[in-house]
Amino acid sequence: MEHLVRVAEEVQAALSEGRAVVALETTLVAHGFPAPSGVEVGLASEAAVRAAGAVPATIGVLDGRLVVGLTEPELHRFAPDARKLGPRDLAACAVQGAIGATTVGGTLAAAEVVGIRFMGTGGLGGVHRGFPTPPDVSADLGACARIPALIVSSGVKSLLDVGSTVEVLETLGIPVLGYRVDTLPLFYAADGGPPVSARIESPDEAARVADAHWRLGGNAILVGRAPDESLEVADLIEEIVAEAHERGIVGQAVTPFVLAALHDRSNGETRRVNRDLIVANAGLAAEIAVAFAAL
Ligand code: PSU
Ligand code: MN
Repeated sequence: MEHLVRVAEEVQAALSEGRAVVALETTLVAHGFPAPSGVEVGLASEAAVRAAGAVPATIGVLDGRLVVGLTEPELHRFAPDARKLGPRDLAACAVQGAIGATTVGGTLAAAEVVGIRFMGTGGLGGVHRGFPTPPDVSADLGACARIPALIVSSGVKSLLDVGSTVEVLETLGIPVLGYRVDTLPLFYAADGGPPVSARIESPDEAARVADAHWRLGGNAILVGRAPDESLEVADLIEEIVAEAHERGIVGQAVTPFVLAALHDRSNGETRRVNRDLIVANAGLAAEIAVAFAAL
């Protein structure tokens, strides 16, 4: 395996000792923010994980290997021309020696290989608006269906069809827990989302639900944490998604296009809220991982 996967020493030590580790993705570093601000978001997320007492493991494909626990200089190599890697893309990227930024799904697939159970991100991928034209459903959902891990996010990215995504999450047996909220946060906006499957009040409660869910044979669990500052950008999203459609932007290019246009047209407001919620979600994932390690 060693020629294919490199685990940072600190991450390996924590895993072998049963200490808390939180996986972080690189898609948002390379494609979620205009360069070079993605690197700042990644480093701030790592700092939030550490502040909560856990070890961060930022994941990506580099120099022919899947790397679990990227160093800071390595993180700088995740530029916009990096490949975007869902679970299906890890192998080809490693074999071909390309640089690959992992999505939530790609990160979960890597986390499973090394035994990491917790991750933090901004918003989960899901069913794109207009389904079935195009029939675009994020591979994040497929990964959640088969991998036992807890993901903290501010819900599903609201540029998607959130209602349909939540229906699919139910179909796949994925609990949608609200962290001190009754409805799933809508990414930039705190309120107005669909009801969660259960509300939890503390990291300890989240950890105990995760433990029970995994003992009962379940796989992924989504924990929705509301953004601290809520932005109302539903109309802007609608406009930009329609524009992407008209311009024939499809597949993996849709999400980065919409996020970038939103950042531009909100004068950076969505970028700020997106950044802050990603960092806070990483911190909460770490608090839950620490509580889990103490069970
Ligand atoms: N959340 C963010 N910014 C992002 C993403 C999530 O705040 O850039 C990324 C994640 O990596 C997620 C991906 O897995 O978008 C989903 O892309 P797609 O819809 O193409 O599957
Ligand atoms: Mn897609």
